[in-house]
Amino acid sequence: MKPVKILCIGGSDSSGGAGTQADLKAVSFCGCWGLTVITAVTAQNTKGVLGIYPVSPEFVGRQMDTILKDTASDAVKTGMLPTSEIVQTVANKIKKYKLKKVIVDPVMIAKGGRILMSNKARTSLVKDLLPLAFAATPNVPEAEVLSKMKIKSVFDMKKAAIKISRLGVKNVLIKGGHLTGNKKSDVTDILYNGNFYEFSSKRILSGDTHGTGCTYASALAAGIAKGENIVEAALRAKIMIVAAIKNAVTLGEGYSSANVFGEIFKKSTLRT
Ligand code: PXL
Repeated sequence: MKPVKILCIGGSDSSGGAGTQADLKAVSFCGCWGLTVITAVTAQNTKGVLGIYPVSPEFVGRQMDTILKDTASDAVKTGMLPTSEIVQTVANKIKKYKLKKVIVDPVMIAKGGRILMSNKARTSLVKDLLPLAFAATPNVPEAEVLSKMKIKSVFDMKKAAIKISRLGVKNVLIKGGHLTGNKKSDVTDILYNGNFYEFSSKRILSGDTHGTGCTYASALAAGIAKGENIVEAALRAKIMIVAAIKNAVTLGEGYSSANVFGEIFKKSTLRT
């Protein structure tokens, strides 16, 4: 069989919760095959990111050339791109291989506060990569950086989405989990592509679980790769992420990780 393939470009997370590990699980859950290009290796556990070892831009490029010369990908998802040189390399290869369905998750800061992308890399992301993107999936703090405005409400999210789309991205999906709320308030994600769409779910107070952003963007990429339109793909990704947060796994003493395979874990007879 020939699977639908998603090229996941991002960092490795040794806790298995975010980054490329989360991407692979999400695209597998969606019935797709994940190809991977690693941009950085992180040493992290559930309490935080303790070390970052960026891969050289040349070797990021070599990974992309090697896989893409042999295997066409049906969509691309980018996550952690730590340096401007890596952003530029990824952008150049996207142009070289004429990759179209590119979902950019503009990963900037880890949950524990560690910076995953330099300031220069942010500038390159806006200048070189976003104009090549089919969709971008910032959370609220990332959307604030990209739109250069404060976001305090769903109304502000919509204003920011318009500003971000002017950077050259057709579809902007802003995830609302970081807006302050209580257990009665919904989390609303908004999609803007000339029209606005809102996707709301009950706030789960365990909250902003590790790996949710990576999982969400990967699920979106899988939907787009399979031929869903952006609204269907975003809705499916939202449903999937809510279930993954409900089924979050506790691994260590720190935060827990979203788990897309929660239902399978519960049923598995291979587990003691
Ligand atoms: O959640 C963003 C993210 C992306 N990629 C890597 C990460 C993290 C968060 O910790 O470690 C590799």
